[in-house]
Amino acid sequence: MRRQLEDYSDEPIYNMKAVEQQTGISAATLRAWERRYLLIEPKRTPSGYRLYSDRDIALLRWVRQQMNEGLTISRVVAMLEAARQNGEAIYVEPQDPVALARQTPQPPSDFVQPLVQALISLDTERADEVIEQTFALYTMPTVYVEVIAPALIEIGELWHRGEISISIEHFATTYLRGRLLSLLQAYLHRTDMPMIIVGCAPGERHEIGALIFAVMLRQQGFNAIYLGQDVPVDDIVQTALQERAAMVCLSANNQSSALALREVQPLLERSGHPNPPLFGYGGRAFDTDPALRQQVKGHYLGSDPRDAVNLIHNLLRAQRNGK
Ligand code: B12
Repeated sequence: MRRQLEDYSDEPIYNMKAVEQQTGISAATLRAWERRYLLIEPKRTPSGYRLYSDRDIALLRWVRQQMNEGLTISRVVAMLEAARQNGEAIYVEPQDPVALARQTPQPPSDFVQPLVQALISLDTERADEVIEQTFALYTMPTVYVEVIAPALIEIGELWHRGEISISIEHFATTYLRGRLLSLLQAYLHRTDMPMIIVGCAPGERHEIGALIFAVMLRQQGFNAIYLGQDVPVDDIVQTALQERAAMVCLSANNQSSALALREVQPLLERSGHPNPPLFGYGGRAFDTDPALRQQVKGHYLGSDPRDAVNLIHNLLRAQRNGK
């Protein structure tokens, strides 16, 4: 039997963990929706922890149901506001305990194929929708690493197998590159924070990995400066020294661009600068051929940009403490 939202109790009794379990929506997403859309205003315990009611949970299940049918979170919020203004009731089925026991949060990988399909159909509107939906459900780093990067790789493989044209592959890369660049510019330029220069090794034109990394650094508050593809080594070292950057991070996808990075650390050491920037590197070349890491001095930052950001926090902290 369907029940109106108002039929559910508004007594605040559930903590965040219980809400996650009952709705399949993660705590990070709940907080983001609360902040961005004022979707729910949970009560608080005396020590500040959020407490939710059956009505809050029913509303969240309704929101999730609309999103499963393909609506974006902003569209669902607009529908909710319209219904409230017009005095229309929202109906929510009571929770089925068996379905509840089986419910697992939707993994980010579920969005890779819809994004790939939208891009290979040149449907930017649908691609925007899929991306907006993932940003509503997961943290930004998760979206970059678990949705955007695999979608690009999948598109590349389709092209490699001759299943899509080079024009479609270029379109997809250009679209995602554009989205990442606008995200990068959307973050405040924190000139008071350590500068980290990010770019691609000499000869390297694969830049999406480096761009994702730069966006994540900006999101973490670093003053990340993104230089783009194919940057000459002596030039980047010069710029980093002049600008007193805390760190230089370069990306290499193929063996020859990876080997070009052997020069960076010696150049920094020979500069005679009392406090030269740290040098870190990453990218597909080093992930697939670990022997390259022995040849390039500096810090290999790992294959996952999320771990790399944490590592950088630690490296800069250790440097500040003179270790
Ligand atoms: C898009 C693309 C291009 C575009 C790039 C456009 C752009 N503006 O970036 C263009 C058309 C320019 C291109 C050119 C070429 N490409 Co291409 N390309 C791709 C494709 C389809 C996607 C690459 C991508 O963006 N992936 C998504 C990103 C996010 O993944 P990623 O780069 O691996 O990065 C992840 C990690 O490595 C890490 N990471 C990356 N950088 C860094 C840096 C740091 C500091 C850290 C911490 C982490 C990190 O984070 C990312 C997220 O997990 C791949 C297919 C594939 N399977 O990857 C082929 C691919 C990489 N290309 C390939 C080839 C061969 C080429 C060309 C040589 C083709 C040619 N004959 O001209 C040229 C080389 C150009 C050059 N000099 O660099 C091969 C590479 C094979 C190899 N082992 O070397 C691939 C694998 C295709 C294939 N199956 O053969 N390519």
